[in-house]
Amino acid sequence: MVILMKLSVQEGLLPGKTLEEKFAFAERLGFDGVELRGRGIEDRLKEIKDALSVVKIKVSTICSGYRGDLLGSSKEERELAMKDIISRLKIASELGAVGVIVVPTFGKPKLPDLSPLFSSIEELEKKLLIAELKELGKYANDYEAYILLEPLNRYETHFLRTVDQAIEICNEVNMTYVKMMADFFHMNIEEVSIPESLRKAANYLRHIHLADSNRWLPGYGHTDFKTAFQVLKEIGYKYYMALECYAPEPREQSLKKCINFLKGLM
Ligand code: LER
Ligand code: MN
Repeated sequence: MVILMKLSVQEGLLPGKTLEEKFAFAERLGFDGVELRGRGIEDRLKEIKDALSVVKIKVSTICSGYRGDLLGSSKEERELAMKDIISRLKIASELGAVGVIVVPTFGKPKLPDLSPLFSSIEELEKKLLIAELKELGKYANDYEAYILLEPLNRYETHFLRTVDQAIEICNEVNMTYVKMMADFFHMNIEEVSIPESLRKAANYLRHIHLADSNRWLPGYGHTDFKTAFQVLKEIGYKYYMALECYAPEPREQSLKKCINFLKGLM
């Protein structure tokens, strides 16, 4: 069977003083891509492009890091999030990355409870998010860079926590470049079955975050990666899977062990 899925790693996990050293390290270990942190990425664009020019490895994705809040209580905060996401979509396009990870909001609700106009704050938040995504989706289409909606878990957000909820939002927005990702750590907390959720999300999945049950490198906890990867192979998943987790020291050794473990499953 042809291996379609690609392995990526968050830049924060890579040893090295410069980005070039980090990229070279990832390439040497056998990664196909690196996921960049979104915070302040505008100011690092030249450094990123320079580092990319001397390696073969690609930028898989940009991990959020935008200011503001798509479900914030003030128009300014929501507009700031929109502006920063648009700028990251443009950068993703320039770097040839799949897209930008978007978490609609962290923590508790910030909007007022408008019942009985809306039966719950989540209903109001969902309508607002869909309107924003329809706007953002136009930029994503132009830049051909995906908005990757990321469900988290109950301890990090009250709002988007399951694969089913993300699929519902993708369907309501119904735009080519508004899709979702799945994070094994959050799924381990929220989903009934990780493999079945991946199967359901087959047509919507454009990115994955890999971590074991304890948010250590895959292979260091008790998540069943074997069955999950079997499903990914069956659905022909062909995008990146980026490590977003703790890597025990010595890091080079644990990353090598993890890559061998994952490649064995792929
Ligand atoms: C946060 O827990 C997380 O999984 C990140 O990918 C959010 O951007
Ligand atoms: Mn994640």
